[in-house]
Amino acid sequence: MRFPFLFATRCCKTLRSLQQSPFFGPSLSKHQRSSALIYTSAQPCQEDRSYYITTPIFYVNASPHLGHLYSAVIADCLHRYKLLRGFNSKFTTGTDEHGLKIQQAAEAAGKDPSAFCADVSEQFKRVFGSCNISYTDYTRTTQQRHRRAVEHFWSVLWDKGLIYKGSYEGWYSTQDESFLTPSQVTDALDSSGKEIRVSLESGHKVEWMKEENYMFRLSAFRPQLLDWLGGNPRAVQPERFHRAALQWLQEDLPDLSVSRQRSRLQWGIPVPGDAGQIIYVWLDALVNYLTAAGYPDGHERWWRVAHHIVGKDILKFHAIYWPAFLLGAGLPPPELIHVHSHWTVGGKKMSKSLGNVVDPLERSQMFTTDGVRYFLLRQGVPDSDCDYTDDKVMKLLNAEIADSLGGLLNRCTAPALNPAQVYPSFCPRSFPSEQGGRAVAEDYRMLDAVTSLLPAVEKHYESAHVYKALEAISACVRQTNGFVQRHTPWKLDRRDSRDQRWLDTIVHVSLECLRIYGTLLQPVVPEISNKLLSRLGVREGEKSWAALDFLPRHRGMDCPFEGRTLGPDSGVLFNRLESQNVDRQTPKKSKKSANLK
Ligand code: ME8
Repeated sequence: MRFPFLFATRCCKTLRSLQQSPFFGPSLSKHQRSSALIYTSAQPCQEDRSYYITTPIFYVNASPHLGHLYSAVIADCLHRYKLLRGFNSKFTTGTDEHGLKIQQAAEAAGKDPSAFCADVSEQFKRVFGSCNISYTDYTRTTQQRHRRAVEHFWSVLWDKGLIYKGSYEGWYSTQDESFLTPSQVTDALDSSGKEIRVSLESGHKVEWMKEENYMFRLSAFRPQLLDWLGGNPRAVQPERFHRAALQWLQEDLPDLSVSRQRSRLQWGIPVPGDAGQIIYVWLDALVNYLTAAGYPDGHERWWRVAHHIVGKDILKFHAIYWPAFLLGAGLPPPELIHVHSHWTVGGKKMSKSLGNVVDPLERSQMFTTDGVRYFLLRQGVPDSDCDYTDDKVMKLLNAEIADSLGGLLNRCTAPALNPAQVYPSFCPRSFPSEQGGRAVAEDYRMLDAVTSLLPAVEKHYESAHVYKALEAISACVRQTNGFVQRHTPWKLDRRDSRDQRWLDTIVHVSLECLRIYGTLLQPVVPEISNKLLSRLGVREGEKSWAALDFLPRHRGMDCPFEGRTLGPDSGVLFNRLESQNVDRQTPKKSKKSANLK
């Protein structure tokens, strides 16, 4: 079975008319035709500007940590970016509240599972709220609407004969809520020196289990999954994770147990028609993406454009099991899965069991919300793990936000250089479109760099390489600082009209650069950007992507900001962080500190 519908549903009228046009006929090479396709899908047509972004839903067995916030900040950034581009964007997150792991955690806390879940779910909401995570939906798997969606999804798979009653015998990791084949486990010693078996991938303890339960015909989906992944090289990004997913398809792909006996697991959604079995927590959890899209009714609009943000630890669930479930249920796989690597502390993945978690609320108090957001997105590289220290955060924020960006704004808006407190005029004779005025070759190179920054940042946001966008912006901010430094406008003689015009031009160009940086940075640091743009006198309707017209005066066009009074807030953009003010806390050690990996 092939999946032309995957393309058909995602393409718009423009593409259809392109295909019918004589220019899109056999005279085009295969390469040209596929470029046309890619181009069209990257430029959604007016009637279809929908975007759907999700984070994983987080287990409520422990409090939120910086790793969870990282996934949420990436999704929030992409959501805000799409809104700025005029998309109708839906952004969902939430909590994963069923399963053995949660059942045991509630027991250990001596709490009723629903009260326990409500409590920790609220903690996630608080963290996301205080870190400006602007989700539009929040799914808790204990919600009635979710239960309805899961039951419906199960019934569709059942009716199609894709679920059958069988028996499972093998390894199970409660920490990962995952079934493992013998080749995925290894011997290890626990903290008391006892021999145990652990998952090779996560290092978590596994146990042998043998149960009657329901099985999903995963093995039957190998060809379709190969087709989907093979035909969509960008479906899983970055590429190394796409390769990893393809590699799994070369290995053993046994049918998957999708329920547990009620005698072992009570905390979950019962199998429709068989109350003695509880639906496997991963099948339950994955359906949350459909729940938030409205499933079983009216989900198509969002489902066509679903993008998942996931950590590399849950790639297999998202790139193999989930697409197989979806294909089984007659739905297309997600359009894109953005995978990110992990934050480590002292070289180890941040996790409660290792006792090295970093508290996001504590850090946002120390470094501000935008400070933490900027650090995570500037330093977090999807391809590889990144080690967290408070020192790195402080140095980065001081260098790039306080000194470089804040310093530039301060220089160009301070009364010494800008006594009239306006967006001054640009003088084409001082900075002509061709050389000949007072601007030098490096200044023209700076303008070129800022002009090409726009498509570069757009490309990086589109591919969720936010760190590359920030790297590029930061390099341009440095160049603009260099421009101001080079011309030492504070040394110009205001009484000389030529000097005055050149001074105004230097400030005008610098403010134009700052306006571009402030606009491009909005998805990452909304508060800082807002402060910056307000100081420049930029109004609400002028902060969108459509307003990104850099230095129109240099092209002989009008600039709507020229002559405008600056905003009144002349405060510091971002206060430098001093080490004595940064209460450097070492992560607390938990009692459960057995490091099995
Ligand atoms: O796996 N660095 O939930 P979870 C970066 N409920 N990101 C990290 C991280 C770290 N150190 N630690 C966690 C589950 N994350 C399931 C998901 S989805 C249908 C069900 C992030 O609470 C990362 O996104 O263990 C990872 O995939 C996710 O949190 C796992 O969260």
